[in-house]
Amino acid sequence: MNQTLREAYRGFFDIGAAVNARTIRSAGELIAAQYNSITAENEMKPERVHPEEERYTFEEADAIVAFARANGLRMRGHTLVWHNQTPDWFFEDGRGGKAAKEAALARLRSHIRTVVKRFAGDVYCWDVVNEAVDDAGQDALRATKWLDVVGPSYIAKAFEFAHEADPKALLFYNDYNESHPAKRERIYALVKSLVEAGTPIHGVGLQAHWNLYDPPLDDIRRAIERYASLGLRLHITEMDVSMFAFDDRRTDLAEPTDDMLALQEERYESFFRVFLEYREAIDSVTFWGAADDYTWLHDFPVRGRTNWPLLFDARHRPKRSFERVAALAEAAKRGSGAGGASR
Ligand code: HAH
Repeated sequence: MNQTLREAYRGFFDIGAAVNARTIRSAGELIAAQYNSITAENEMKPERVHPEEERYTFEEADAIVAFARANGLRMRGHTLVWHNQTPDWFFEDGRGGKAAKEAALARLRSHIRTVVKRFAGDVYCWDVVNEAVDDAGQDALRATKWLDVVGPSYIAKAFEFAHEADPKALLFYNDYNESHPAKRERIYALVKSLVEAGTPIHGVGLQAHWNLYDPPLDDIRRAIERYASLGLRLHITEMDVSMFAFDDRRTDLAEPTDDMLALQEERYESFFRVFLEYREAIDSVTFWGAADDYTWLHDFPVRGRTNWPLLFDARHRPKRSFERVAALAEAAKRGSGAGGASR
């Protein structure tokens, strides 16, 4: 393959892929050739690195860091605080009851300190808090064990603990449905309150789990503008473009249809056109996988369904979507293609 994403976008964005302990082997060559940044899909999450209070398990995370080093890739860290994939011991008092606030905060600090210090120098930025904002309803914050045990201050505390552990690391708030107008405003309000309180936060991660039909480009533009107005850096952290609308339950396809592939090309090109329009605010675009043979969207959220959300097919060949995305960057370099056209 002569053209690569990382070269096409050099000077614009880092181009990242989520990897795991298996895909650094099964797609290692593709990842090292096409991307210049990686994120561990699961291997740095609390349940993986800290299953019990007195026991850390870093083998798989270390293997991914070694892969990044061997191939000269940057690493985003994901994730220090989340409501999911976090062991219950953080929140319990060991006698069947709820942990005291101070005990839970001490554990949070110790967890963040240990994990961030271990990877300092390898991981240049962290998704410090993932998905703390509610999807719908009145409440701004998602009802989680962190909120229940510590209260809303757990968010600012997490950023302070991460900053104290590695003052050089760039610290992000990361969320999905980030372009949905109502949730966008809740995320904006949360992040604004952190900035105004002097919390060490440097960026907003837009997960960008999108699909062929949603979100509309104008919602994406408004989300980017709103978050960028806080003076923070933006990363696209977990991009994929599902072939299925949110409420589509079909499970009959063994291959994507031609119509799906054509629409996916259009969407990918439009999304990257928007990213290039806002390149002054965006530093990094990471896909939540490397190629269509492995994606978290196989079997999720619909069991028995295959999906094809990435730029490389199941045999690691570039899709037409890849050509369109790469061509856009070349055009932007020549000063003709970025911005304008789809406004
Ligand atoms: C993301 N959540 C998480 O940030 C990432 O860690 C995980 O590997 C995959 C997706 C998005 C999400 C979800 O987990 C459940 C429902 C909706 C969205």
